[in-house]
Amino acid sequence: GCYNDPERAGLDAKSVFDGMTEHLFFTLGKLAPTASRHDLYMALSYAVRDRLMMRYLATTEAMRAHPQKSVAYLSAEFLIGPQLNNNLLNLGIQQEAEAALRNFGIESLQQILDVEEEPGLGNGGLGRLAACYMESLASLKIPATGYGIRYEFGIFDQLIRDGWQVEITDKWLKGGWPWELPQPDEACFVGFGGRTESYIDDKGSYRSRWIPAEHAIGIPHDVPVLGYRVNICDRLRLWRADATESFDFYAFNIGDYYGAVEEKVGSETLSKVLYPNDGTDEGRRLRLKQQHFFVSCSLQDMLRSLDNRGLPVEDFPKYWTVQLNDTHPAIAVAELMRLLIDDRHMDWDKAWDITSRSVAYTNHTLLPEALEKWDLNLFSSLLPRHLELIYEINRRFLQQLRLRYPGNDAIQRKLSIIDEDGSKAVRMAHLATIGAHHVNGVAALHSDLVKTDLLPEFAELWPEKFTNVTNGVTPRRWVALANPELSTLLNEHIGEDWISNMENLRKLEERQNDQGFLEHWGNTKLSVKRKLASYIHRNTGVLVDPSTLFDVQVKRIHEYKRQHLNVLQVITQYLRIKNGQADGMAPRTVIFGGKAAPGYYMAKLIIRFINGIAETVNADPDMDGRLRVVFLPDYNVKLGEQVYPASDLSEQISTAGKEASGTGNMKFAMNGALTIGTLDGANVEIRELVGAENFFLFGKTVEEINDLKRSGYNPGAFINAMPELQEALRLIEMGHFSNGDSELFRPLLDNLTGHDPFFVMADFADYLRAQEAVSLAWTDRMHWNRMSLLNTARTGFFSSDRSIGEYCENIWNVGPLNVDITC
Ligand code: 26V
Repeated sequence: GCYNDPERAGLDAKSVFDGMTEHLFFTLGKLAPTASRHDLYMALSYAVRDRLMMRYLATTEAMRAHPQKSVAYLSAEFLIGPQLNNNLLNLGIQQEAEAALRNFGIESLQQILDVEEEPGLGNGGLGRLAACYMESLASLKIPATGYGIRYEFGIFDQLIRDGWQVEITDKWLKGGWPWELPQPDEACFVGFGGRTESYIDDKGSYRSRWIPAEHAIGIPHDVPVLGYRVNICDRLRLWRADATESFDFYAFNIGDYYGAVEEKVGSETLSKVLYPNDGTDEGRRLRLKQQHFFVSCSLQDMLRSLDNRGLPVEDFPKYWTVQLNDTHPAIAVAELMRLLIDDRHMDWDKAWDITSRSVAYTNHTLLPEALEKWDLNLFSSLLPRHLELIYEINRRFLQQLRLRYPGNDAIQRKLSIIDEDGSKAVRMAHLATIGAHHVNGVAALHSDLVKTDLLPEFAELWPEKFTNVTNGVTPRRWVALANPELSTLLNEHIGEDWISNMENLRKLEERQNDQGFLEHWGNTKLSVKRKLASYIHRNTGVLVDPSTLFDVQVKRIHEYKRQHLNVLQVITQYLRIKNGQADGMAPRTVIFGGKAAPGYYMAKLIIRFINGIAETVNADPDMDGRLRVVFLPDYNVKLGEQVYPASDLSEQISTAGKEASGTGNMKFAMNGALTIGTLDGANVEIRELVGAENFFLFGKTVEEINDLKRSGYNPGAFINAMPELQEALRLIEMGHFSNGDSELFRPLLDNLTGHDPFFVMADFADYLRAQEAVSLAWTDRMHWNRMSLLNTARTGFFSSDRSIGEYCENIWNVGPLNVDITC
């Protein structure tokens, strides 16, 4: 069929204007003269959505007519960010949209983009990675569905009051969200609780079946994901939980009105809110329910797609490759087994063959507190049938282990899915590792540590299972959209090809000694910094000088990321200025941003700490022109788009071995910021690619940290060797940054001088040394600009197109789909 409709959905400015006019009138019930900016945002978004439809439907139709393998990316989080500008860019109609808006009296597209509310359906790196990967999948023409949860409330909005974080409910849907298409006719049922029973089937074999105590309905809400200048439009399928009707009616009949309402409230609550804990597993019942809910809906949906196309269920691995984004969807291993065995009456071996050939698992953290473990009682009360299946998976696995390691009971205890030490628990990483055909880490160093530290026995058992795929970020959002100034410069000098082939940025290297070009490079950065300076003034009241070095750390607040190390260094610079010992120090604007998990006391105190230092520093006339400290409230994707392009220095200062990859580090480097960082996560690869001479390295290595641990780390020894650090700690203790309150930051000081679990004191001296090298480098601006240019030129590797290419080739075995939209 022909989906091309230039009359109704043309890509020229006139068509876009007509589409907006139509939606204002018929969809929004507004007349142009009275339309608000939000109305115009909605009208333009609907008009753009119309223009995605042809490609979206043509992709679906191509998959129906010519089935081929498709990626199912299962993730509890998709931090997709604002949609309008991304879709305009990928369609190639930014200018047409701007022209259309002018007819409504709007001078710049930016004014409309500013009113867009972003769906905060993720915590941080893991959720944002999933969004970059969906965009790259579509751009590489790989058929894919991202399966997740349509949280009614995403990650909380952050306010800063008296220096403290305050959390506000994120009501992202309140103004209406034009990018989703609810598909109630494709709803799925999911069970919870109850019991299992055995029965004899019509062939006379013993089987088990699950009689759940309650049900929820999942309603898919589809978000089209268009690739860059291609005809493929993939989709994000987010499940919203609804109450079941049948049970309601039954309850009404027996007169249990309140019981019926309770079940309704209970199941609706399922997709109500995103858990804002990034890195701490609290083992909450509702969270396990959320996980099973979206995983079950998604697998049922995949099976149904085979049925609908008349494809046999045995061919599941031929048509679907299922990627687990961390262990949050790891219940998929048991749920796919249940669907195949209980619903499709398949025997165990066949079902296991299908499951283990379809599923792969990505690990995103080594932090023990983030590794998901479910209390056995909780698990069995919610998913009794799944627990039976997990026991059988485990029994067969342990049998295999016994044959391989005769008489070795210790290894069985260690690798078992069931943790029997203390109160019993289900280890989701073990379930995922046993069920998956590939297990990957997210940066070279991290993938090595997965093999040597996290799952060494599994890696010895199945060496070919373990692999690395270094993370990447999409150059469309993080360069082309976020940094139009740099994009224009790149387009003029090396052509537009870099947007879909980031390795082409290498062509920039030819300009590294071109004075004029380097000046142009520096001026481009400066003009972007002016915009951020204005944002900072509007949102924090602090006036910052765009000609100072913008030194930036934006990411979730966590002790292992060591924002407090950065702050201590700032205090030292402050003291040097006060003491007249700051000759050669670059004038800096030190910028922080990030949310703390609401229950993470130390992280919240770190935010208070940053704001305390900011208040003292910014109020001191001695600091004028030399030092400013800013905490940007409510850091999110939209703010990130303003921050990365405007940064000179990227702070990537986690304790070695703790940051699995980092992806912000890549966004900074691509946009020409230099990195000051430890040998952690993808920093290692960034440094290798940009060259050691274009990277400010400091800090202990993973091995050195381990040695310190083994020999009994004593932070006091490091503090004693550094008078400047002692002075900084003394000032904090005296209440110099807390209006004389000497108690406020005591828990932080006690932590650093006591156990210092993240080796802040051990790395302080070297960090200070590296910061001095930064200051020195800043004095030779042409040299700085050259280093900046080389960072952009050599970080094409970190395009998520490269990462997705590796997944396709090494893990998924999928290829592109060609969609023809010509008539
Ligand atoms: C953990 C948990 C634990 C249970 C409660 C909910 C929850 C939510 C998020 C997480 C964090 C998972 C790990 C994670 O986000 N890792 C980050 O993944 C990024 C993408 O691979 C990577 O760049 C970061 O280094 C890594 O910290």
